[in-house]
This record gives sequence, C-alpha cells and structure tokens, in this order.
Amino acid sequence: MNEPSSVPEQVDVVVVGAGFSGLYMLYRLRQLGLSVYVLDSAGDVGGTWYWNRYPGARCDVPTTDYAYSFDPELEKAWTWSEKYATQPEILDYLRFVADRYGLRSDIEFSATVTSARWDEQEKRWRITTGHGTEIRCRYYIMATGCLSLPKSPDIEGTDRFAGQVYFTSRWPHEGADLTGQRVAVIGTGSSGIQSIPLIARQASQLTVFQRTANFSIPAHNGPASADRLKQLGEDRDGYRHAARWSRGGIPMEPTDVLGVTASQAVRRERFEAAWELGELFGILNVFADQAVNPASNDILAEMIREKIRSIVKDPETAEMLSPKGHYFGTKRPCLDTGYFETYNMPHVRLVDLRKQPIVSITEDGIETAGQSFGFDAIVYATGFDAMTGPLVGANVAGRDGLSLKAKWEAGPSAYLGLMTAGFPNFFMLTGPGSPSVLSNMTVSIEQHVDWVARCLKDMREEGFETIEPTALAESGWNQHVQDCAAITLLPTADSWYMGANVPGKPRVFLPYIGGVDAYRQACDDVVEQGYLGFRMTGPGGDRCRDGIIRRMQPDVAMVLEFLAAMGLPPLDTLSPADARALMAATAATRPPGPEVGEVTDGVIPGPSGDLPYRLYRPAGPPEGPRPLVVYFHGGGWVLGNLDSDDPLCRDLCERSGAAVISVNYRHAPEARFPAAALDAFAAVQWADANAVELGGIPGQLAVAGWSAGANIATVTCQQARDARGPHICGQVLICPVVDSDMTRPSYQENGDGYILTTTLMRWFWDHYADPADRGHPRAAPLRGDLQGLPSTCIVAADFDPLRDEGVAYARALEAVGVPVRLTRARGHTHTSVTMVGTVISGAPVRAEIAEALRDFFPAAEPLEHGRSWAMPGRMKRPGAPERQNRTLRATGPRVVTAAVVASRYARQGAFHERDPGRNPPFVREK
Ligand code: N01
Repeated sequence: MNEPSSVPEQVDVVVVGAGFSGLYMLYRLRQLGLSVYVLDSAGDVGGTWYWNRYPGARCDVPTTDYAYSFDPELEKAWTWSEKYATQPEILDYLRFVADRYGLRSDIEFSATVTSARWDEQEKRWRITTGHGTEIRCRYYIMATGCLSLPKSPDIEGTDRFAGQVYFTSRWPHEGADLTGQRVAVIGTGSSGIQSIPLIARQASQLTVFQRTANFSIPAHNGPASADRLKQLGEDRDGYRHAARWSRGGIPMEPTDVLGVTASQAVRRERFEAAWELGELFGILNVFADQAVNPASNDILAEMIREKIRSIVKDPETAEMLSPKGHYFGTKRPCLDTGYFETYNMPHVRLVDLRKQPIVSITEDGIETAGQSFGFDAIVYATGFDAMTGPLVGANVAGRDGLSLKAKWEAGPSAYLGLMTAGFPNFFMLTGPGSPSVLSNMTVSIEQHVDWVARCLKDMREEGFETIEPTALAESGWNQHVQDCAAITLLPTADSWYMGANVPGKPRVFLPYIGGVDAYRQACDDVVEQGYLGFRMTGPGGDRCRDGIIRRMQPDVAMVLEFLAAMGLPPLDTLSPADARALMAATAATRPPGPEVGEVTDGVIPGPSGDLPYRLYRPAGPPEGPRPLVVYFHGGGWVLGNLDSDDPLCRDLCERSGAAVISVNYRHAPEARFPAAALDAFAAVQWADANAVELGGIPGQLAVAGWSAGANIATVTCQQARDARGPHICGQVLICPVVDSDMTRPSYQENGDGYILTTTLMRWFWDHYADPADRGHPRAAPLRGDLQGLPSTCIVAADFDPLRDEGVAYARALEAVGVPVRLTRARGHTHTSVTMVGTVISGAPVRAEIAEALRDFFPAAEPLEHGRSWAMPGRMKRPGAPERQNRTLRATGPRVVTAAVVASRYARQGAFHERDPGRNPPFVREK
C-alpha cells in the first residue's frame, strides 16, 4: 500500500480523514510544496465509502457529477458503470485516485486522533494519535465528513440481544449472510431504504420498524444519463463550471413554475417527468415554491403519496408508508430501487413505531407496546450524529484550552463553515454553515479544499503564519445561515439537518441552504475584501479587516437583484405622473396580501375635498368592534395611493386584530407642504368622531404609516397633542421620514443601491416642500416638541438612508419620557419590510409591529353596539360613511400576475410568506 514508513514529528499540515475531501486536500497541499500527514482510523482510503458497506449502498447523485473535476485527465481515465454507482465501485474509484497521485505515502491508516491542542507559544497544533505518537503542525484540517459518526441507537436494551447485530454504517467487510434468517431493520432513512429491498431477498422474514415514513422516489438506475454524458462530452469545462455556479452543485435550470398557480395538467406533467428522471435535484425542482410554500409542498407531497398507494397493495401498509407530518424535502428525501414494492412480498412486514413504540430490545428480539417479536438478526439503520458529531467528538482544544465541544454546546458556530474563532489555523472541510449535505458533496468539497489551499498560499506569500476568524464575522455568518433557512420550510422538521435526531443535541439548522453558487460567491468576496473577518498574524504583521460578509436578508438581496435585472428607470428621472404610473404597474404584479374579513372603500371629508379611504376589518372572532388604526401610505408625499400599501394594510389588520383604515391624502407637487399633514390630521379627527360607525372602539385609536406616511402620522400626533384631541393611543412609524437633514451616516452608507436613494429622497423633498419649510416641525417632526406624544413603535431598517433619523427620533422621544419600542429591521431596506408575500423575512418585523399595536390598546370588553356591527348598514347614522361592502379578494388575473413576479424570486428560494405563527402546525406524534 506504500504507506509512510515512519511518523513525522512535525509537518506543515495534518489532515484527518482520507475520503473525498481528505484526499483532494492532500493533493492540493502537496502542490503548494507543503509537508502533509493524513490520519484516518479506517484501514484504507474512502471515508464514508469505506465504512458504509451495507447491501444496496450507492450514491444518490449521478456519477457523472459525483466525482472529482479538478483534473480532466482523471475524468478521462475513469468510466462509471452506472448512473448511481455502488459503494464498491466508488471505493475503487477513490483507491484509483489515491494510487494515481501517489497519495498513500502521506496517509497513515488505522490511526485515530485522540486529541488536538493548540500551542500558543509555538503557534503549532499538537496532535496525539491512539498509538501514543505526537505530531506538531502549523495547520490542522478536519476532513472528517458530515455523516461519519454513527448515532448510538437510543433504544432501551440494545446490548441484551443475543443474535447478530449489524449497523448499516459499520457493515462487516466480509459481508453478512442473512439467508433464511428472521431479520429486523430499525430505521427508514436513506440507509434503511437502500438496504431493505436487498435484505428482503435473503431473509426468511423481514420486519421493518419505522418511526417516520420517508419520501422516496425510484432511482431508475441503469447506464449514466445520455444527456449528461453528451453535455460533458461536448463541453466538459462548461459543464463543470455550470455545476460550480449552480444552486445544488449539479447543472440545472431552476424552474419558474409555481405549484400553487400551475394548472393540474402542468403539475402532473412536471411531477411525472421528475418521477421518471429519478434524480433528487429533479424532484426538488418540480415547483419553484415547494421549499417555501406549504400549499405548493402539499401538492407535490400528495402526488408522491399517490404513487406509494399505487405501488403498495395492502392499503393499511401503504398508508403507513405515506409520509405525513413533515414537508417534502425538509428531511432528506431518498432514492430507492424497489423499496415500496418490497412491502408486497409476503414475508415482509412493517411496524409503525408511532402506534406501537419499541419498549425494549430483548435477548431474542424486540418488544413493542403490545407485541413481542423474535429475530435472528437486528440491523440498525438509525443514522448519524450529523455534521457536528465528528468535530466535537474529536477532542479539539484551541487557545487557552477552550474545547470545541464546550464552544459549540449550544450549537455550532463557524465562519463560512470553515473556521471557528478561538481555534487558530484549524480548518473544517464541509463544516456546519457550508452547503455540504444540501449539495452535490464533491463540488462543495472541491470548493472548500481550493479555498483553504488558496488561503494558505496567500498567507505564505504575505508572511502570515496564523489565521482565525473574528467573533463578529463568525456571528454574522451564523446569522446569515439561519436567515437563509428561516425563509424555507426546512427548520419545521425534526430532521438531522436540525440536529433533531440525536437526543439532547441543540436544535440549530446546520447546513447552509443559500446555494453552492451564493456560498462560493461569499467565500470569493471574503478573499477579495482582504480576507474580511479574518485576523492574520506572522512576520508579515497583524492584519484584520473585521466585518460581516452578508448582512442583508437573503430574500431582500434577491429582490434587489431582480429589480436591478429589470432595468427600470430611476423614479427621480421621471415626471411625477410617469413615476406614479410605474409604481402602479409594479404594484399590480405583487402578491395580494392575506385575506381579511372585510374590505370597504369610501370617502371622508378632507379640508380641501374628499379623501378616499379603505377600511380593513379582521376576519374571525371576536365579533364586535375593534381598535382602529388610521394608516398613511408611503411614497414621498408624491406617489402612492390606497392600492400601493394594500397588502401591508391587510397584513397589519390580520396580524394585529385591529381594524385598519387607510386614508389617501393630497400629493405633491400638485399640493405641497403642508397639505398632506393637514389631510392626515383631518382624517384622524374624522376617524375618531366616526369610530363607532367604522366598527372601532371609541378611545382606541392609533396611527401608523410607512416612510412619508409615517411622517404625516407622527406630525398628526403632534397636532393632536396641541389641539388636545383626538386622543391617540400609539403611533407606528415604519422607516419614517422625520428630518430633512440628509447628512446622517445612514445616508452615506445606504444612499445608493437600496431602492430609496439619496437622489430620490431629494426629488421627494423638492416636490413636497420649499427649502425654507423643510425645517418646520410639520415637515421635520424630529425638530418639533416631542413632549406628550403617544407610545411609539419605530421600525428602522439596516439598509435604509432614513435609518439614523428613525433611531434619532426614537432616542429623542425616549428623552422626553415617551415609551418607545425601536424595532430594528435587520438586513432590510426602506421598502422590503412592506413587501408582503414576497419578502418572507419581513414577516417577523411585521409581527412585532402588530404586537406593538396590540400593546397600545387597553384590553376592553366589546361594547354593547358590537353585536350589530357585524351586520353592515344597521349602525349607519346620518352622515356616517357609506359602507360599500366591496370586498377585494385576490382575483384570478391578479394572482397570476403576482405569481409571475414572485416566481422570479422563487427561482432563488423566496416566495411565500411564512413565519412560525402562521404555518399550519403539525401535530407531532413523537
Ligand atoms: O440515517 P437517517 P441514514 N427508534 O437519520 C430512525 C446520507 N446517506 O443513515 O426519522 C426508531 O436518515 C429514524 O427515524 P426518524 C443521506 O444524506 C446517503 O439513513 O428520526 N427509529 C430514521 O428513519 C442521509 O440522509 C446515502 O423518526 C429510529 C432512521 O432511523 C444520511 O446519510 C445513503 C431511532 C435514520 O435515518 C443519513 O441516512 C445513506 C430510534 N431510536 C445515507 N433512531 C446515499 O444514497 C433513529 N431512527 C448517498
């Protein structure tokens, strides 16, 4: 095998693991001229493919893509025999690679690392092996894989069984002959689903113990896809490039088709095509919104369940095998060969552990609630302590003896999934916070290895010897990883992605779901920005450019990209009329916002003519009057109308339970300052006087507004205070304009590139107010008297030029004793929080706004007149507003247009509103 003849005392780099990542890391480091020593507890190369030898073990990414791409000659030299290669063939491939590049001479097999300790004095790692040797190295790299540490089966009595015990993850090298035996398999993840059909061929009786039914589609294994081979043959480099810059690590055009809006025929056609294709990334790409929209996901899941019912003859067994209780794709889906068909065999039986849990493993079998089973062999296919297990279990101690296990007690924390603060020169390949298990592993591995190799080369060239991420950069990346997950359905499942399969493991979404392409870009950007977020030291000095590489919410970034791609003219280059037309056209294509109980349009008398209003009444109980919120739309006093903020008003109404009356006002330049402010005050006076007729509770009135609407909302509060009425309980100011000073830092930081620009803001001011008026408190309320204003909720968005004036207003209000709730819209722009139905990450901010609104209003018994409120018209008094009962529901064409826009977003993952309070909760049976 040509292994090393002796263990070196000191090398540049120690790598642990000789699987796909460790072998390529060794190859790349050698190219840099570094001395490397690789340790692996296995008897040969292969990593996961060395250990997972159970019958039926195969890759489930097509072999055309599940291979190294760094050397075209290697690709020419190896031909895969099947679309999905078996474990022996993949192991042969890795042996072939090791031999071809002479890698074994730097690999010690059957060598377990027992501890690794950073020596701050020497700036070296001290690695101790099970053989008692110590190796010192500058860099320590864990290439230990994501699914390499088997989970110990958390089942009572596992050591009592007297028969044969097998683990799929540690299958005997000599194989296991189960011919004629009574066999139990526990677990129906990928390993169980791949092995069960083959075990069934040998066993005389097979009983499968299933806790969670899993989604699986047929692999349709056979020769490698002719289409992929053709593409590779014609343009190998182009194909590999496309893979590297794809979402999942396989070239694939993401679909635009939304499950919720596609016709039955289109849904069926797309699904059947994916079923026939037999590729994971195909079934994950049936609908653009399946990972984010529960309704779309249900459509797909039900089509898979139909297939299961059509394959499995016994209806009761079919029902048990039909996954329920988790969305498709939120636990890793499987590819199988004859899995569901296996249950049609007379000697195969399925036990549903939800109904009949295991009480204990006994000496001769398994005892479940109500039934005992006798077995000759038990196979545990119970999975892994995924992603973090192999790292925290490796006894790694960084600076000041800090152990990785202790640092990650509440969940992993890593910058780019590559390094973690406090552990200098310690790298993880495919670590938590990198795409790894959500991608084609080989592509992600090559990217990580290439990045680390480049980093070490750059350090050497610039005279640095240590590298370590900063706490700020690390926490920023962790946040980004969680933000990306939060806009999808994945965190809703009890999956190993969430650490939920291991009792006591913290629940944190472990991999990065933003995509291989987005991740690669982030890593490249870090380098481009002088290793942003890393501290490097050495003879070359001490260098640290601290910062966060991705601060924007992922769906906000997608919206910005989308808008940039549309190439719309900047509003400030248009006439007000054209700008209004453009706004209206854009608004017509949005998702419509949630249904509410009732929407009525009407007009109220303003100081200079009628003002249109739209009243939103929440659905559902309690019947009777509600607190009333008078809302003013945004648009820089120039743009906007009742339609422009309609989805937001629906959302506020539905979330807060208050009735919302959105009132239009005169716009500039036709009606300049202070027309808008005067109209707003008149509207609030009128709403207060007509609260009962509007279905409001007298005395429970708040104001709200976004942007310039927030400006006139708070000016109204100042006016109401001065006029000693009406009484306003609270004000919600979303990204408000409260000052005309455009020199605050947020203007410098965010004045360009985030929709509301400095130029546009200037355009608004120029249309609205003469320079002499811009300091007037009715234009710049921050400069007014703030004493005695009502409780206030202010939303300040990170990427908003108006951020700092919003914060300044909050501080000024606090200073005079006004209760203030300052809500930071983390990673948002001036407009994104209001993009209901498109920007999912805005939902928690709007939930906070709704909570603030509820807090404004004293809990009150419904008033007597409440009973008759629900019957519109009954309460109408002379002069009271006409209730038109025109309910604006999402109409067909509107939904379709909105869907077209939304699908563009959805291509990249975002689309449908979802937040924890809104998902239909599953009843967990565990
Ligand atoms: O493990 P799993 P796996 N009592 O965790 C059940 C990759 N892989 O080895 O879902 C009863 O998916 C558990 O039930 P539940 C692939 O990424 C790839 O199968 O927790 N049951 C589940 O059914 C895959 O996702 C390939 O309710 C218990 C099963 O055991 C990952 O590895 C092949 C239990 C474990 O499923 C892991 O797959 C194989 C208990 N106490 C694996 N504890 C390829 O094709 C656990 N279970 C490339």
